[in-house]
Amino acid sequence: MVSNEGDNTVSLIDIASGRTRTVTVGNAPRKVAVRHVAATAAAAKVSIANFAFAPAELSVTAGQSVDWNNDDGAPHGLAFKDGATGAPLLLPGAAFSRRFDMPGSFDYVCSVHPYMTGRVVVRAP
Ligand SMILES: [Cu+2]
Repeated sequence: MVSNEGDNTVSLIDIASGRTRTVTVGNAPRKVAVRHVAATAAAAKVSIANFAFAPAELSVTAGQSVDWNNDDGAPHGLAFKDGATGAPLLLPGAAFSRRFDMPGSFDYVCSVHPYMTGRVVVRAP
């Protein structure tokens, strides 16, 4: 990126493609600040239905959230084996969200029906 003080523009250069683009800015630009904005992936979804988690195993990228929705007619819950706060009781229609910042494998069960098991595998970004 180059600031062009004389004509009040900034030139953006994409080194990979060699393309440039010039953008008009305020008077006499001398400094350019660049901020990296991480792409935020949409939350992954797990449906709780028919006394099971669907999908039972889910792969996400670190920093991504997972939303669990109780789409069943019965109450369920979420208890994480790593001790993170879950949801002791998710009534039908209720939802719970957890953001996973660290890579690893995170097992959980339904706190109401411990035979219902699930896993979130978190990859490094
Ligand atoms: Cu359950």
